[in-house]
Amino acid sequence: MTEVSMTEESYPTALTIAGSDSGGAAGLQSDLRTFLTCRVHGLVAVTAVTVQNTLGVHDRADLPPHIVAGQIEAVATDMGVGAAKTGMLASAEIIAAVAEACGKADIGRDRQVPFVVDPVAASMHGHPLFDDAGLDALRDLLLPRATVLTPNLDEVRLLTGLAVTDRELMHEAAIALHALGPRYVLVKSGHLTEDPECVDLLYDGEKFVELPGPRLATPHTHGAGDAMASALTAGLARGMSVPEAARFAKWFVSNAVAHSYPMGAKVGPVSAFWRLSPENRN
Ligand code: PXL
Repeated sequence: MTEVSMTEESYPTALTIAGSDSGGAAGLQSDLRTFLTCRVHGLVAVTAVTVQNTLGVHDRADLPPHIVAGQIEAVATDMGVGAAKTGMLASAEIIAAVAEACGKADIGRDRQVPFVVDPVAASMHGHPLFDDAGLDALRDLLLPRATVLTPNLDEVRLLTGLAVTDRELMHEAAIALHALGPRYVLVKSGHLTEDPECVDLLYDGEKFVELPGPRLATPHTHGAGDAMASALTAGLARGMSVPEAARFAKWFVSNAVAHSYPMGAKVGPVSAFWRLSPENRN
């Protein structure tokens, strides 16, 4: 028998509460890849299975809410959760179950475990990932529990009614979103396609921090939002402050988009492979 290293070294953990993307670009597959390359052990509470490729979401099956809650409870009570994030939540019933299970597991703002709420409302092809009841449940039950809320500009409009068309309006949106309860808001600027840069905005209710980055000319951006939210979550699991983790996530997603690749007939995925080269393995 070969001896194994007897060091008791372990890894921080991060939990993703998310849907499966059969194309492997977004959803829990993307989150687990990001966690791994950030040296964080990934835990998963699956919410739904999507039948998906680069042409769209063709079908889906949502899991029973008690199975979603059960996964959160199972990992929290045994393995411990260093930080958690949400992706596709599928329905108001699942959101209610997630809110309750997170409360029991001490996940949320002002609780022990930082909680990133990525308010994923539609797939990149425009297929809704929850309906109006889901939106209300997200606003009422999860936003007040979020340590960081990470909307893109479509999600800003759904949550606040504000149509953001420039950087100045991003400030107004951040203030409106902060009033809905999260500790921090990180408004993503990816959809401001006319802007030559991609400057995201972090707001804590008092001050704004700009997160600058390049606007990269690639059609392959599937999973960019998930990569940003999961890198932020991994940073928090590793003990970073929210502003530090937000800067780390911006660096991570800029590289992920810069190294994106074609796959299938339409929009290809952002990359995690760049993190495997030795100079990027910090
Ligand atoms: O990128 C958001 C997202 C999250 N989760 C699942 C998805 C998508 C987008 O397509 O399919 C399962």
